[in-house]
Amino acid sequence: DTATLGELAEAKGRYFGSATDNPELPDTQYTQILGSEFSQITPENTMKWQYTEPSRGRFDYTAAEEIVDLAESNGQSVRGHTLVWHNQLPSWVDDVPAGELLGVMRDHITHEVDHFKGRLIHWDVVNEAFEEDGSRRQSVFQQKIGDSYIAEAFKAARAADPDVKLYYNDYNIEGIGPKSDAVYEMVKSFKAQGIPIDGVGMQAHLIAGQVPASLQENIRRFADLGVDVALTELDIRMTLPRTAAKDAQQATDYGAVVEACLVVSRCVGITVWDYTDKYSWVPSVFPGQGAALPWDEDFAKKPAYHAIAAALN
Ligand code: G2I
Repeated sequence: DTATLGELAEAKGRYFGSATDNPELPDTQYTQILGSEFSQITPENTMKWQYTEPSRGRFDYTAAEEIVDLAESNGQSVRGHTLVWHNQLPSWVDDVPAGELLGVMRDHITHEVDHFKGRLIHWDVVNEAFEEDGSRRQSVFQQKIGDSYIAEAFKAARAADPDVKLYYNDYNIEGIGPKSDAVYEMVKSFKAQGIPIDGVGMQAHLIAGQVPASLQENIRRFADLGVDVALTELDIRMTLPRTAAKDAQQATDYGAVVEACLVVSRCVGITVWDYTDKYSWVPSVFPGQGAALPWDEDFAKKPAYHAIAAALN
């Protein structure tokens, strides 16, 4: 079977993509697979605020454009990630007086969305705004603007580009629970008020053997609200070292995640958070865990790869 994951997904009306980051692009073995196997790309870091507006009113899209240009040259669509997030935020934003932060947030969104207008399929407008218990994360935006900042962010993004799909994106919202319930209620109220939201990104940073049993039901309840769903940052980590049994469990899990997306027509695509263990974010944040991606660190396809391909078939 020589079809790529991107082609197999395309045949099902979906995309299958990968995140990538600028420091990886000189690795030609890496970019060969990145450019051929996937139909969609997400910049892993360089569309974030610290890169794109490093000081107030000074915008820099050089690094982000390197990735967008590469994706376009390979015929791949691009998801924008991310406009408003508490992390990778330059320190000057923390010092903006409360009365000015809404304007600063709108300016950032307007400038970046306008800059990439016509070149992206989705924007992650707001990222990770909820705590595990469903309460609002006390980010600088929450503290200085208040609950309305999320709706204001979506309105600013829509005003800047009427066509790009606007997503709320978060982790640990793949299964039904307090956090996904809070996002669900927010989307429901946005829809009722006419606040523009097109999709929910479930990041899907998962653990082998622990795919939430309610994943499919949860995707469907969001779709039933009238929004698309994307699995935006999929990886499935394990305790190192790899064994054949752990690889088999991980493969089963990847297959189950792909199938859960395919049964809901509004689940529009899946992105792995980079594709090779060589460049995964996992080991640096979860010491002793890793091997979370479908290709190993030497670019060999793992059982997970074959399970994804089989599920997409
Ligand atoms: O943490 C995993 C992901 C969770 N959801 C949102 C994503 O945006 C997030 O991605 C990760 C990137 O994969 C990492 O590469 O976000 C991290 C930051 O929270 C990224 O890590 C940072 C490192 O912490 C920095 O030391 C490093 O300089 O990447 C930077 C490179 O730009």
